[in-house]
Amino acid sequence: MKKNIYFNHDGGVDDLISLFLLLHMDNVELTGVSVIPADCYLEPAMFASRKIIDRFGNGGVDVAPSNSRGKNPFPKDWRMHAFYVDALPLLNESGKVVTPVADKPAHLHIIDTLRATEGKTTLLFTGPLTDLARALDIDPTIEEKVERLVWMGGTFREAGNVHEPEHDGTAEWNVFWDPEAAARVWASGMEIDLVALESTNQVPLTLDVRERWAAERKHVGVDFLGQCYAMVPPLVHFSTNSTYYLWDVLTTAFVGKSDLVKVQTINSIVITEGASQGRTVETADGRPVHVVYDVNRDAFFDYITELAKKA
Ligand code: AGV
Ligand code: CA
Repeated sequence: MKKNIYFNHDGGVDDLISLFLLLHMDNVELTGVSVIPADCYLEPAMFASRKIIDRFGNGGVDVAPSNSRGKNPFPKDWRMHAFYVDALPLLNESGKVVTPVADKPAHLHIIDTLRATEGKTTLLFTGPLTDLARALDIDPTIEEKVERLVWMGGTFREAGNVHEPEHDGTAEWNVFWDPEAAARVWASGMEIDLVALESTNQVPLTLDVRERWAAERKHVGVDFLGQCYAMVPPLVHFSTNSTYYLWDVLTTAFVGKSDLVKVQTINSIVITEGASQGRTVETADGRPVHVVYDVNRDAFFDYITELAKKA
C-alpha cells in the first residue's frame, strides 16, 4: 500500500532534493506539491519544482504557489539558492516546462487536494507552517483527512539555528519565520511528528558524503545530489551560516523509511512573542508532539543515495 503524501516546501536546496527523492519512493503516492517563498524566492522555486517533476516524475501532479508572508524574513543569500537549482543544465535539457501551475494558492490547494484524495494523507512540510495554519482557519474539518503532519521544525535544545538581532538564538528557523502559524497548528488535533535539530544536527553535509556522491556521479540522480549540494559549499569558518545539514532530506527520508530514526513524545508549546519567539518549549500541559531525536546516520545516507540511483 502506498502512502498519500502532500508536500509543502520552501525551495531550499534540501527542499528541492526532498521533492526529487519523494518521486523515487515506491511506497509514496505524491498527491500535491506547493511552494512557500520563505527560504527561497517563489519564481525560481516554482520553476525548479516543476522541472524536477518533469524530469523525474510520471506526471499527474501540479504545483501551487503560496501567497503567504512571514513575520521574520530569511536572509537573502539563502533565498537565492533556488535560482541556482533552477539553472542546472540537467533540469533544462528538454527546453520546456510541462508540469502545470495549480490555479489556486497553496493554502486552498491543500484543502482541495486533501478533499479530493481518497482516504487520509500525510502532510510533509519542510518550510514554515503558514499555509497549513491558513488552511485550518478556513476549513478546520480538513483535519479528518490528515493522517499526520511530518514537519522539519523546532528544537528542544538550548541552541536553535536563528542568529538574528533582537533574538536569543533558541529558535529553529522554520518556526521563527511564522511562530503564530506553528502555534495555530499546535492548537489543532492532528498528530505531529517533528524532525527537530536534535536529529538533523546528526546529518551535517560532511566531505566524505560529497566524495561518495562525486565517486558515484555516473548515476544521474547521484550527480544531481552532488551538483545541488555544490551550491552550498562547506564554509567551516563560521558555525552559524556555514554548515549545511540535511534537515529536510532527513524529514523526507523519515516519511519513506521510519526505522531510520528514534522518536520520543514531548508535550510542548510554541513561543510567539519576544526574544525567544519561534522557540518550542517542553511543558507538562503542552500538546504532545513526536520528536525525532536520533538517526542512524549511515543507514540514512545509504537510503538516499540508493534512491537517487533509481533516477
Ligand atoms: O532550519 C532549517 C531549515 C530547513 O527547512 N532551513 C533550511 C532547510 O531547508 C533554514 C536554514 C537554517 N540554516 C540555513 C538555512 C542555512 N545555513 N542555509 C540555508 N537555509
Ligand atoms: Ca526548507
